[in-house]
Amino acid sequence: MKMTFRWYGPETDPITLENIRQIPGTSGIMGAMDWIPVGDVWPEDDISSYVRKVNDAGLECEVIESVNVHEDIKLGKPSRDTYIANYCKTLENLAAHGIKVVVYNFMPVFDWLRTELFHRNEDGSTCLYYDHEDLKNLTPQDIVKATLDSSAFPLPGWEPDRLADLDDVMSQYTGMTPDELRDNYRYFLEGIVPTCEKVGIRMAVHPDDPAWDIFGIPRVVHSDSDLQKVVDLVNSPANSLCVCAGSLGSNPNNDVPAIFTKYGGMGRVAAAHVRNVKFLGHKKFKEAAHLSSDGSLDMYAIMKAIHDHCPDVYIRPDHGRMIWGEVGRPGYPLYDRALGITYLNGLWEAIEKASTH
Ligand SMILES: [Mn+2]
Repeated sequence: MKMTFRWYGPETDPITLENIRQIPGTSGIMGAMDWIPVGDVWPEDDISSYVRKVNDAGLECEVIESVNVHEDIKLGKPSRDTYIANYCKTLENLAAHGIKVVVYNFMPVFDWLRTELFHRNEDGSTCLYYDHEDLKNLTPQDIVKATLDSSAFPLPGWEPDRLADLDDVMSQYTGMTPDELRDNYRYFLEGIVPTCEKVGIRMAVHPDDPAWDIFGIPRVVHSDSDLQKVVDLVNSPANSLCVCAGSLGSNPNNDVPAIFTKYGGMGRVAAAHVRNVKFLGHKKFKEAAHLSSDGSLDMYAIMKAIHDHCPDVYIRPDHGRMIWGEVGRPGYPLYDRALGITYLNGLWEAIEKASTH
């Protein structure tokens, strides 16, 4: 297991590489270069200077999260071939600078979605929160505006230019079935996996967050049967998963430790996001601290499944609460994620020692 920390780069992340280096037991980052427009080839110069910065700080840069998939690929438009060729070139450029895993998602239009970014907890901390009932009273335009307005920092997956043509993009998905979306997904994977195999990169798809459909748009990566269909689309270790405990765990029907056990055992888990959620009702949850007792997931069982079935995976803590007066990107604070790392590393040490005695 390699413990990593998501970092957005020197321009927009208030957290420094030195901050990350000082978190005990953290070997590297999951890096982002969100300034590059979706669909463009990532320039080698940008990649090399980014990787050098990370390495100079004493950290590894072996995972990128994310290289976003252009909407035309998900929609199956004729222009997808150009975007897939660009994606392959980006993968070649990343591999040339030591990248081994690329996390991405295949969610149409919306990436992760919450109805509150600063939900106040009893202890005064704030967290991300979702209530499907609240969402029913909002239009897609409302939620985009509310999300963009409530963060002073750019949010991953919520790039304003990508959402500028929201009505138009959403209308193009009208009537698309999950199987049709999956066909477009297969086309994408068949286009990129040969390049992945050639350059030694493993793709790791992040599940839909939350783990159900939103605004009637199809989503195809949020259950065990979905994940099985994804790994079956192209049978290669290059077509792997980023199992996100919190995203899949937002739906209590998903058995997260069992998912790690199953797909880890198949050699198809390349990355893991490990965090906790607290169920508050049907399609209603908040993001808890990482500790098992603070939420609804058994974090010991999750770490044990990783330890036993995919021990070489890249892990990171996922979203954290805002605590101790920290100001930053909602979900991506320093303090609570650092606490998460320390807790997960503690679980790992205990599991490791118990298994070898
Ligand atoms: Mn995640």
